[in-house]
Amino acid sequence: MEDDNIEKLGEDVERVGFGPRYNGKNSLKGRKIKILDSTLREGEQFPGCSFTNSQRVQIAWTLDFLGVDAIEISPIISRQHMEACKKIVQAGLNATIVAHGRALRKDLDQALECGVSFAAMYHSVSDIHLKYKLRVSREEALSRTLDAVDYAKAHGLQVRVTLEDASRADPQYVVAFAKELERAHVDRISLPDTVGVMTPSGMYSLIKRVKDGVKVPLDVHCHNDMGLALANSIAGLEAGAEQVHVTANGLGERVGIADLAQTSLVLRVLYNADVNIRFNMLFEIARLVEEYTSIPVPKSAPLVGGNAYKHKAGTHVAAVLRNPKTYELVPPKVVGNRRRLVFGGLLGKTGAEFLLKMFGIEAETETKKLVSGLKDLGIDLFELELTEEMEELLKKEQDVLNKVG
Ligand code: HCA
Ligand code: CU
Repeated sequence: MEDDNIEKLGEDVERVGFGPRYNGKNSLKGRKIKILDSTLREGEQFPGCSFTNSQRVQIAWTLDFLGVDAIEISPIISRQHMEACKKIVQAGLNATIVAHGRALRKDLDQALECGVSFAAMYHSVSDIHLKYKLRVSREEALSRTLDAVDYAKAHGLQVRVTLEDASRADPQYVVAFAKELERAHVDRISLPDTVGVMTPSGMYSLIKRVKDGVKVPLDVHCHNDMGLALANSIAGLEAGAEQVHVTANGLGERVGIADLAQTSLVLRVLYNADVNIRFNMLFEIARLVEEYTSIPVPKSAPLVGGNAYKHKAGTHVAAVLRNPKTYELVPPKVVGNRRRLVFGGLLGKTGAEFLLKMFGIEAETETKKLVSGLKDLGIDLFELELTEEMEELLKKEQDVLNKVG
């Protein structure tokens, strides 16, 4: 398999072992899943995150090139946001630009001013939000939202309605609300787990219940308060939602929502779903957003983190030198990341041999000395990032190592 051939990756995963047989059949295989990126809206709600307008436009361009289906931005936040939204609309991107705001005529006026064709409006539906956040009744919540929908529709907008805090709302009310929205010709309904209270099977049931009640396409939007955002999002998609909300580096209110890189790769590689993403740009976009926000991508971040392809224990390094698939599912090149090896106290003979060979030293005694020297030192002395040239070198080395057995 070519290292960066994503099309073959699903098959390759199946060839390498039995994991996929345990995972079994899934309803996402071959299904087109739309990705809505909300880095510019939900992402900006991450404490400490803000963008300049040129950064916003740059991010939108990059996301569009990456292939996301929709880009969400909130023009109502400030004059600056309004300007950014206008500029992004004028950029003529392929992605649908979604203007996010409250279910209020004045917010929709701002969406219209930006020239978007798609507006998303949110209104809480859980009793706790209705009582303490908005101080309105369930009936009032519905009539306000329907009024805003009518207004948006009368102005030619396509409309998404978000039932905020849907996961904590009375299911009967949620379904009845969704049916009213369908009658009002709403184009999409978003069902968020606003506070991250769901388990995957819970999220499945919520989406399924609404899906059984209406034909309107559904979005799933899951917060990561308990670390289940990705699992819950996937469960929502399995239940029939057709668009998932993500942000670069999982940014968002509090601890954020599902991460763009993880979600798109999990869908493509583990579920064989049809997602339209240039995966090899994922590393780059994670760094771009890291640079603009000064919010570091944790080393432990899957796929795009600094440690995602870093091998340390002697047995691991030795195995990876022989065949990287021993400890890697998705090759680093697929996501634009690089493989790294740690040379330190845990290094074994094979790793030491590889290192010395690069200096032209091939002697058993030197190898032993290096291993015991590093062990005595007991620290991670340095990391080697495997560049393209070094990967080539490694391939040759693999042939030799694998022959020796
Ligand atoms: C918010 C709430 C929201 C909306 C999600 C959506 C949530 O911060 O305004 O519009 O799909 O999590 O409920 O982000
Ligand atoms: Cu949210």
